[in-house]
Amino acid sequence: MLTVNNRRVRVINEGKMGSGSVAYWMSREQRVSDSWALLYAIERAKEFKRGLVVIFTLAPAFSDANLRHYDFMLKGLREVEKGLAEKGVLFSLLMGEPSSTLSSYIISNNISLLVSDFDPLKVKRNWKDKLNHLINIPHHEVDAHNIAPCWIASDKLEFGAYTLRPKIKKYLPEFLDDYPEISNSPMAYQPANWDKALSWLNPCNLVKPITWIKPGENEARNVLLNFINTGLNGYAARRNNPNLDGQSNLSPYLHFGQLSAQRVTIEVMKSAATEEDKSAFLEELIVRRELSDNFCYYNPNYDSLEGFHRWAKETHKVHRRDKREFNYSIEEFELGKTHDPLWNAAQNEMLITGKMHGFMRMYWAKKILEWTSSPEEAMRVAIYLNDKYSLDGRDPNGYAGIAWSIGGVHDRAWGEREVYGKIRYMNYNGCKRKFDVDSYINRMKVLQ
Ligand code: FAD
Ligand code: FO1
Repeated sequence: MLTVNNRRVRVINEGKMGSGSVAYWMSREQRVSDSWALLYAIERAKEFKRGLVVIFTLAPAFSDANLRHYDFMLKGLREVEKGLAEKGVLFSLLMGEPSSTLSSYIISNNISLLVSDFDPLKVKRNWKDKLNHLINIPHHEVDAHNIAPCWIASDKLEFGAYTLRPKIKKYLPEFLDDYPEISNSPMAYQPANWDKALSWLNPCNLVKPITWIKPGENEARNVLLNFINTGLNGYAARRNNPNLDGQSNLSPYLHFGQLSAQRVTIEVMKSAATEEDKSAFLEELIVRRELSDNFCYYNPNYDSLEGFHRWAKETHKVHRRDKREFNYSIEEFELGKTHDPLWNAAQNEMLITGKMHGFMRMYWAKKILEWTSSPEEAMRVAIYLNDKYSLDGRDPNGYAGIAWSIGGVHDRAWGEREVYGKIRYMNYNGCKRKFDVDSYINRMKVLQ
C-alpha cells in the first residue's frame, strides 16, 4: 500500500528500468527514520521485487566545507549505515565527483531505478543535471525536506512569509501525515572505511569540530524531546534574546537531514506547550524554512545581488558611493577585530561554537553591509564566514537569511538612510533596548 504521497515525487529522468536493484541516492536527508525518500525507494523495490541499496556520494571539497562539518556529517552517516543494516538495507559510500562516480556505479550494478532527495541548491541541481545526461534509467526525485513539497506549495518566487504561509497552510492536511515504521530485518554488514574517507577528503582542520552538540539521528531525537519538554514553553518570548538559551538548537540536525522537520512538527503539535509558543515555533520551522527553499529554488541568484528585488538593487545603486564610516577586510571580520564589541562577540560565538544566535545573525550580517566597500563585498564576506564557521551553513536558510539582511529579500523597504538605502537598519542601541548587550559580550569573551 502506497504510504508516500506521490505528489511529493517527480520524474526528473525518463528511461528504461534496469534489471538490478533500486538505488536511493541519499544526500540532503541523512537519516533512516522519517524519510519519505527512503520510504519511496523501499516501496519501489517491493513493487518491482528488486533489491535496494542506499548510496551516499562524498564529493571532494563540498563548497569549502571543513573538518567541523565533515566530523558532524560523517559521524551521522556511520549511524545511518548501522541503522540501515538493522532494517536489512545495504549502504554504499562512494567517493568522487558525484555525477561520474554515481553513473559508473549505476551502470556497473545495473541499477534499475534511481531515487534522490530534493535540494534547491545549485550545486545539487548541477550534479543531477550532469548525472541525468550519463544514465538512461528512470530517476525520481522526492521532496523529503519540506512538509508541503516545494514545487506544490508554490509555482513561483514568493514575496515573503505572508504570501507563502496561506499556501503551505492549505496543503498541511494533505501532507502532514505521520511516517510508517520500517520493519526490522537485521543483516550483517561490512562498515565503510570512514577513516579513509576523512583522510581522502583531507578537510581544512583549522576550524575545529564542535563538541557541545553531538551528531546523529538518535541524538537529534534527544535534543528534540528535550527542547519540547523544557524549551518550547516560553519560546515566543525567549527566542530573540541571545542571553537566553531560547532556541531549539535543531538547525545542524535539520541541515544535515539527521532530523525531519515533519517529525519535529508532529511532536510539537502533540506537546502540551501553549498555542502561542507552538505557533511561534512552527512559523519559523515551517513557514520561514520552507520560504528559504522557495527562494533558492525559484531564484538561481540566491547568493548574489542579482537575486535582490528591483527596489533593493535600485537603492544599493543610489547609495553605492555613500561614505563608509568603517571598511573592514574579511580577515578583520573573521577575527572579530571591528570597533564594535557586540559584533565581535557574535562573530566569536559562531567561530567558536559553530552556531550564532538567530537574533545576532541579523545584526551581524547588516553590519557587514555597513562596514564593507560595496553590497557585493558584503554578500561575499557574509556567505564566506557563515558557510565556513556555521555548522548549519551551506543551507538555503543561510542564503535567504543573508539576502534578507543585506538585500531586503522577504522584507519591505524602510526609511532611507546612508549606505543601507531602504534596507531595514539595525543598530547597537536597538539591541541594547532588546537585551543586556554587556552580558552577551562578556559571555562570549569567556568562550575565547
Ligand atoms: P530555532 O529558533 O529553534 O528555529 C527552529 C528551526 O526553524 C531552525 O532550525 C530553522 O530550520 C527554522 N528557522 C528559524 N529561524 C529561521 C529563519 N529566520 N529562516 C529560516 N528558517 C528558520 N539558518 C540555517 O539553518 N542555516 C544558516 O546558515 C543560517 N544562516 C542565517 C544567516 C542570517 C544572516 C540570518 C538572519 C539567519 C540565518 N539562518 C540560518 C536562519 C536562523 O537564524 C537559523 O535557522 C536559526 O537561528 C537556527 O537555530 P535554531 O535551530 O536553534 O533555531
Ligand atoms: N551532500 C552530499 O551529497 N555529498 C557531500 O559530500 C556533502 C558534503 C557536505 C558538506 C558540508 C555540508 O554542510 C553539506 C554537505 N552535503 C553533502 C550536503 C548536505 O547534505 C545538504 O544536503 C545541503 O547542504 C543542504 O541543502
